[in-house]
Amino acid sequence: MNLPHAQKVEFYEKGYVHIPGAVPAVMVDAAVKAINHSFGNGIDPARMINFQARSFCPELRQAPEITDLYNRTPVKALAESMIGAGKVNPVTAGQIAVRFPLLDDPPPALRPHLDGRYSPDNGVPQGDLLSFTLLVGIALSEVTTDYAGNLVAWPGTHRLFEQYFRENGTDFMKRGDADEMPPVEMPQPQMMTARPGDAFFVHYQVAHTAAPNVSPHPRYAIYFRLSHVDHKTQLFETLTDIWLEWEGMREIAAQRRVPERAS
Ligand SMILES: O=C(O)CCC(=O)C(=O)O
Repeated sequence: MNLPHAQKVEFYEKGYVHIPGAVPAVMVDAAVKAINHSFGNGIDPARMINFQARSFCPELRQAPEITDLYNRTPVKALAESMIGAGKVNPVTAGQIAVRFPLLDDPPPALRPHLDGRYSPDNGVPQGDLLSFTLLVGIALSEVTTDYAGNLVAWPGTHRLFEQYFRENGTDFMKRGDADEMPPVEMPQPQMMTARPGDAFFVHYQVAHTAAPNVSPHPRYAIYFRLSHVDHKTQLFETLTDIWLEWEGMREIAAQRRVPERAS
């Protein structure tokens, strides 16, 4: 199963794409039930910051109710149609990303980040870069309004940052804090709405975040971080050549880069 050409073009331009209805409702329900059962056993308040930065319900991260959302749905084939068949490391765990309602009014500002960079609570050692190729999100909740825990992305930042790293080197990614962005003029962020079972593909190098949730309901989603089989040996090359690990995107990238060079 291939991601349609038009959606690949959108992914090239914006760095992310929304794929409605990628996961059957019965599988969404099984994941939500497992998470709610876990919450029923209690959530340690002392570990909330850690759960928010890494994953809630750590005991479920490798459970079939979670990993099947990728491994046993069309999402896997769609991702491989972009990165290449057999070119994605096995997906063995997901992040259980729950955004609980905040009482803040107005909601706090959006703070973009790139994954895999040091922050005090995310477990990434200072000076390391734990990057990957593709962030896959699976919505488990309805998100119909802004500031409801939406996935938020800054369109085109994968290409803006690629240009920045080509001109300035990639050391930026090993220092500083995950919330500090390369110094480029940032576009307007886009807050995405979602229905349970929708998938989102986000290029690793797109600035993104979860919108603060001031809706009445917790927002449930699962994130998978996919790595190309050669990723460990080309961590820094991928920052300056953002389609290096994307066999199924290279033709589109080549076609669309020509007019950019000519102009
Ligand atoms: O919870 C979300 O929707 C966003 C999560 C996020 O920013 C991330 O996993 O890097």
